[in-house]
Amino acid sequence: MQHNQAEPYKIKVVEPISMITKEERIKAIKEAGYNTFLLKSKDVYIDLLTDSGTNAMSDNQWAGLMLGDEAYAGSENFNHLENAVRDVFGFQYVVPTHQGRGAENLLSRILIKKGDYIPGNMYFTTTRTHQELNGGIFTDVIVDEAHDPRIEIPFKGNVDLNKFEKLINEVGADRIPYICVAVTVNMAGGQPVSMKNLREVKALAQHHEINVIFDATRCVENAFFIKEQEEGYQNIPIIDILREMMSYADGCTMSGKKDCLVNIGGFLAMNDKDLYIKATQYVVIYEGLHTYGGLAGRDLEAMARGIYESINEDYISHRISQVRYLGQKLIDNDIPVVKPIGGHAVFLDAREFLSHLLQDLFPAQTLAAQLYIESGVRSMERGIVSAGRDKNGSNRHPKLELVRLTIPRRVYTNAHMDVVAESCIALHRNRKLIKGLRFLYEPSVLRFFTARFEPVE
Ligand code: PM9
Repeated sequence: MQHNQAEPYKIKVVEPISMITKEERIKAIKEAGYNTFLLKSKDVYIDLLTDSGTNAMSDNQWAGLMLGDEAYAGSENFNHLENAVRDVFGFQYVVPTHQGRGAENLLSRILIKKGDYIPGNMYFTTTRTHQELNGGIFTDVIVDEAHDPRIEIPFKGNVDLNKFEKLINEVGADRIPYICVAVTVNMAGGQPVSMKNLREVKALAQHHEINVIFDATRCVENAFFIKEQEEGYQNIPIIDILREMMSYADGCTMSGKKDCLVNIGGFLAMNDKDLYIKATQYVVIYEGLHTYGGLAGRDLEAMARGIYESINEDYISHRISQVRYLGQKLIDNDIPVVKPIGGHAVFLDAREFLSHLLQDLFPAQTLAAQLYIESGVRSMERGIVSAGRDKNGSNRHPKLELVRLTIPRRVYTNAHMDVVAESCIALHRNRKLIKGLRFLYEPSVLRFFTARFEPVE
């Protein structure tokens, strides 16, 4: 695999960025309660908070915005989106939503009854929250290896079929409305799921009449890994890999803000007509009419076009190569990262990086704040803060305590990646001087977004 590929595009519009001084950054992060979500974007130099909605759209997508049909009902752009989803993903019915969690809300409300179990290949923050708000109990059925950042195996996002079957035997299939399979697995480090595993999950679920729902948010990145690493797929076009992947699901939720290459949007897609009819009833309560789902016609158009751009072989190959470029630089300099490098981000192993800090001192939150102070690079905590509290009110202690350096699509060059790598290396040299944090304010739901902290002396 070639690591340093040139961008398969030319840059037509630029957005200037600049770095404020270290003193200003110390002040800014203090004012943000040591939470990178609360920083002002103008105070950030290189923004690796998330790959969500931070994509650079193409000239073709911007042109599509001008063709927005802003009718309340029956917009032409909805037809374009519906056709794109049918063509590329193979699902018959599509309900647009304002973003991924809108689709998760609809799905959870329709399918989950109080006391139901929802197996999944590792939790995702918004996904689990919607499941729990509807009385569901999330159960992790990912392979054990996914919880260890050092184990380097392909398809580390796979579902452990024994764990899935054990849950079915324990609680009964009638209490499992669906299994949620994320392709790729964000919280595990952007790790993919193999086609073989998807096929086997489908067979087991079908046998017990359990629905399979994909979290398709980064499904094109997953398809790339299958093409590269799974026997028999090297000469298959990405679009066909994607279609085969989706053939093992009954439906999917999608945050279009990632792989669909837009700044806002999402959808719920499925093949079952009854599920679709129910979704059209809920969507008008929570999002908007079933043909716009909280989006403008122009947003629907941009997403329809983005779906086709995302399956371009040069695009997706360069995308993954850029993430690997950063990852390899860090590995070469002995910076602890999750291995193998995943699809959308490089994850620093904060537990190892700040091995002198207990998990209750929030090593990943601390490291993200310190990286910002060091270099103006914004990253995101993915550890104990993101994991939240269990139903008894105790902090969950996830094995993975990570800082995510998330690469927006088509936004930065490898020169930016060099700066990020150098910043991490410099911080690592002085890691022993770094102290932890404690909560000043802790919200009750999805606390990582708005929590505030102060340094522990
Ligand atoms: N992911 C991310 O930065 C943005 C919000 S959480 C910090 O990774 C998956 C796998 C996601 C995801 C969002 C959503 C929700 C669902 N599944 O943000 O509502 O990574 O569009 O999607 C974020 P929306």
